Amino acid sequence: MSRDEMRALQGKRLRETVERVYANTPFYRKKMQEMGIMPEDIQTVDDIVKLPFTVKTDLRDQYPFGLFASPMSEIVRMHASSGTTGKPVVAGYTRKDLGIWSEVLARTFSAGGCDSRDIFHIAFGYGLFTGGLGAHSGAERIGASVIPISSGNTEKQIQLMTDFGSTVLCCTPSYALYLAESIHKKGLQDKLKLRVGFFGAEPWTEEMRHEIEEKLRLKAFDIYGLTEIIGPGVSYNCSCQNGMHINEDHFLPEIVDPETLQPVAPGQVGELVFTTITKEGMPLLRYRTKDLTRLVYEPCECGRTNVRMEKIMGRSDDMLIIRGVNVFPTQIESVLLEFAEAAPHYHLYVDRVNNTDTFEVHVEMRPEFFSDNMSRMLDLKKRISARIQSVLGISAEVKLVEPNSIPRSEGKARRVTDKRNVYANK
Ligand code: DLL
Repeated sequence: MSRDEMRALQGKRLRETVERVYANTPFYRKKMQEMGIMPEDIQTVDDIVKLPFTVKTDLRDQYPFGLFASPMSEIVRMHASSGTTGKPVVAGYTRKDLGIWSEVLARTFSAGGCDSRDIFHIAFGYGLFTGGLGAHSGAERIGASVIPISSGNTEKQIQLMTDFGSTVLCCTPSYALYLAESIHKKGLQDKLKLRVGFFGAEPWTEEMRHEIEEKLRLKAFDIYGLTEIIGPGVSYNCSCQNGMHINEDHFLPEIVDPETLQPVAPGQVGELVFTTITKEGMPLLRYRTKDLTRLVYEPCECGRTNVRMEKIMGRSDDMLIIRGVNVFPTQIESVLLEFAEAAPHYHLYVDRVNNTDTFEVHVEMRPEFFSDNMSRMLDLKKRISARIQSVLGISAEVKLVEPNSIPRSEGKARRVTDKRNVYANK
């Protein structure tokens, strides 16, 4: 589809969505009335800037069903994401929405070269989290054989993966690493038939991708999404693994400056915002994801014409400001994985002592490099600190910790402890 055809389709679907929420969602009708906007003011994609933004607290304030645009009799599924504080964010799906969801995931899996001959091992959590059931529906849609194992019980995961000959693994990148490590400990690498992995639900770096690809001997694809918009399947890597194609016939992206909320210049990094343009159950206008990335409109070598988003740098929520410097955990991850001695397991500790921020980076050592040779360890610490200083412009206290000492994750990894928040909340 050409860009003009896509824009025309998006414009039509945007108009339908605005009419739908104006008629069915009192929250949006009120917001639009306050702004003096009527549905007929929205004619083309460019008119999107006239519409109100939606933020997570709107969903919490409207808890549980205030943003639904379909009667409950038409809602066939609900999911929720808990977040760390407050009420969960709830999403409702009609039958048509579930069809769209499985379709966008079918595209995702086909783009990764999968089809009905594949055996999908789905180790995303099943339940209110969208990862498990979402991936499940896409895998069934392409006719693959699905193992709905969910997350946890790593021993059993490995047993089934080897016994059933799974060819595709779906889970968080941090769990993929944990699985890889356990497989290597058991010496079962040669028993695996995995060839492809779809990983997402948390930020991860290219360096982490290489690590996972090498350890699990598969091609690793990034998949992105969020409960509020649909779940996984909002965007996906193609075989070029260079940015994620957005399913923009369903989810209309914008990038805005998180401070001014104005669109950024083309190609600039900012906050990703989505408007759902085909959803019935819970359509959202200009939802601020808090995820930071940029959009790439240049054609992709794969031939797909839909816009790409770059790997997520991090969430604006997760950005640490340490001694005035902005730090994303993914930047530290990139630096650490440059060192052959460092395992891809780390934890960041931030605190405040005598009014100065302290920043400790705990890096787990790979077993083959861990030693009691103090001078060698000291030298490594120095090299890592110097690299952090030169890449991020901030000094960090690096601590090398023993192999296997940093807790592993079966879902989304928690890699930061910021004790300053404790004082701030008091
Ligand atoms: O994590 C949906 C999902 C499931 C996506 C499985 C991919 C695979 P939530 O729990 O609502 O939904 O969390 C959404 O997770 O706003 C991002 O901050 C982060 N996230 C999701 N995918 C990626 C990714 C699911 N590929 C939030 N890279 C989003 C970086 C991601 N961050």
